[in-house]
Formats: sequence, structure tokens, C-alpha cells
Amino acid sequence: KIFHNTIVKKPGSTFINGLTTSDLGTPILEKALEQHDAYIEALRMCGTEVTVLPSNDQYPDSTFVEDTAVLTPEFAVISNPGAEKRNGEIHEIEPAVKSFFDKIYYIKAPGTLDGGDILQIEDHFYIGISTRTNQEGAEQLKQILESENYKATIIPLQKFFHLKTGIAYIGNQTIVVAGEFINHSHFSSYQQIVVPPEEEYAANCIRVNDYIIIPSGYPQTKQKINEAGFQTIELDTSEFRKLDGGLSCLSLRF
Ligand code: CIR
Repeated sequence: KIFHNTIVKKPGSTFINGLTTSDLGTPILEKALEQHDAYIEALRMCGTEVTVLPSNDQYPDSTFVEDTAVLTPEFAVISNPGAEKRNGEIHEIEPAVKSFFDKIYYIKAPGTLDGGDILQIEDHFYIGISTRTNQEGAEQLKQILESENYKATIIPLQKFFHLKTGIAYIGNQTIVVAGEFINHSHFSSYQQIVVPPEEEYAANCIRVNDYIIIPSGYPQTKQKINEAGFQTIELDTSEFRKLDGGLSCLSLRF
């Protein structure tokens, strides 16, 4: 088993006012809560102990906990989220992370960094430079990781919102890629599962122990992942998608 624990945070009543660049409409809170419950259930089914943090209406986007920290088996890094409106979320995640980790690092201003820009493939971390993660934040994380004997590579994004919007690592040296990450020079040593343009959102999937959790409604991607020998669980994330969120954003896994 790779992950023993997961941390999630309930969407609050202000969730519908979260940041977005999509034009998919306003999320329906009740539906988001149902989808969040199903997400928690799936994380349990995958064998993780789920810590469910209460919602906080002060931060509409705070259910996207992934952006607030980067966790490894040995240490935690509290991020410094690049969106002003979200930055205070780290004060909420810090105590939760501290209850699991003794060794904690921090990304410090002027460095900014969102956890959604960090992809771990075995002992190698890829750090995206995006509208949220700047060069300074990326370099701080790279230094921390290298001091802990991990490898780290910084990758400027072209179009994707976060690095993990377009790429996922599902184990067995296999990556799921869309858009600019298809045949990307930095990832040429991995087996690729290519997500077609009309299913691009499905590139944000997560491996949790024996399962790959993927968003429902992306049959070609699901089939390719299954054919590569992985078991899948499908979850509806329509309401999170309306706020540019996907499966990875909704939890910290460690
Ligand atoms: C935001 O704009 O920050 C949220 N509405 C969505 C964050 C998604 N997080 C992620 O991809 N890791």
C-alpha cells in the first residue's frame, strides 16, 4: 500500500463563489456535497483513513486542499497559494498536517506555489510554473526536495491551469497525459496513456493504492487505463469542474 492517509475538507456554503476560469455555470452546492461524500467513500474503499476537515465559509475554494501542501512520506511542505483569495487556507491546513508530520517546510513570499502544480513520479518531483506557482516558489521547493534526496524538475506550463490538470502518474511508470504533455520531452521515459482532446478533463485522475479514480463520463480514457491493466473507480465531479477543480485537488494523499 502506498497511501495510508488522506485529508479532505468539506465544501462550505460559499463554495459556489469559488474562483473559476470556466464558463460551465455556478455549481450546485447540494450536488457538490453529495459528490464530495462519494469521493470520501471512494478514498475509504481504496484503503485510506480519511481525515475530514470541517468547511470554512471564509474560503470558498478551501475544499481544494491539494493546493495548500506537498506531502512525502518523510516531510511536509506548506505551500504559499498564488491566488490572494486562497492564501489564508494554509493556516487551516497547517494544524491538520502537523498532526501527522514532525518535519515541516514552508514556501515563503515572494515565492508562491500551489500543490496542484506538483507531480510526484516515484522519487522525482515535477514542478509546474503557472499563474499560481512562480519561479521563486518552484525553486524553493526544488531546493527542499533536493536536500531530502529527491529529484526535482521545473516545467513552465503553456496552457494548463495547474500541472496536474494535464498529467497524472498512475504507477508502473505510466502517465496519463493531455494537451501540451503529450510526447513532452521531460516525460519521454514513461509509458503514456494519451487522453483525446474531448476528454481532456480526465487527465486529472489519481492512483490511490489498488485503484485509479477517474472522473465519470470519459469512456475512452477509462478504457485505455483499464486496458493498461489498472482497475478504475469512476466519480462524478461535475460541480468541482465548474470551479476548475478535479479529483486530485480534493485531497492530500500520503
Ligand atoms: C482555484 O481557482 O484555485 C480553484 N477554484 C480550483 C483549484 C483546483 N486545484 C487544483 O487543480 N489542484
